[in-house]
Amino acid sequence: MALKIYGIPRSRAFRTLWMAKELGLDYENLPIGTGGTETRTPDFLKLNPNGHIPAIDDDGFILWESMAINLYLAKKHSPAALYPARLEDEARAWQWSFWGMTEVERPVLTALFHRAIYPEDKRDAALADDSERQLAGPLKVLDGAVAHTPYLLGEHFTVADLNVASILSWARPARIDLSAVPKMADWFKRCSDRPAARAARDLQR
Ligand SMILES: N[C@@H](CCC(=O)N[C@@H](CS)C(=O)NCC(=O)O)C(=O)O
Repeated sequence: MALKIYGIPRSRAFRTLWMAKELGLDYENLPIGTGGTETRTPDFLKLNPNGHIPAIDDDGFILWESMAINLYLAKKHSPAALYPARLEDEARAWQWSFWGMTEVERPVLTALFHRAIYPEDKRDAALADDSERQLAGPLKVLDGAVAHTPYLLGEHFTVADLNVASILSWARPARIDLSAVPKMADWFKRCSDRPAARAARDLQR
């Protein structure tokens, strides 16, 4: 049975769709929308009691939380490639995934909402600017991490890059200035130019 990916492409389900494309998986995308209605039906809450997308059903195995889903899919379908072989590299993939969620996601999303998503009269420009300032430190960390290697774990693109780059895919629409972090910007371009990333973005149109 094909993997079921719940969540519209213009949501955090994008991350999982990108991973599915990287892995060449046969999948079905069930376009559960955001807004607190489709994610709160009794049927969907049975899948994810948090009422959040993405969630997956992998032949009866249910999983939610985008980073966990991607780590699981990469380990299952691409061991020693998209998913690192060495224990230490596996731990670094977790490190970068947790880091993206805890250090980057909130400020980049706040900037996005207050610069591009909310109607003009609901936007708080000062809050968006403050969020951009909060991002400066984490973006410098990322810039340093890819200053001497093309990808976070070294020479090859892995789930660590996909997970962090998918969070940062909101940076451009949030108009985050990346001029102070050129290595990070180059790394982001390498990641987002991948055919699988392009294919996942096409689903958002
Ligand atoms: N930490 C979760 C967050 C999931 C999340 O908040 N997803 C949003 C959409 S991007 C959602 O489902 N919101 C509920 C709704 O809008 O109904 C993850 O990364 O999977």
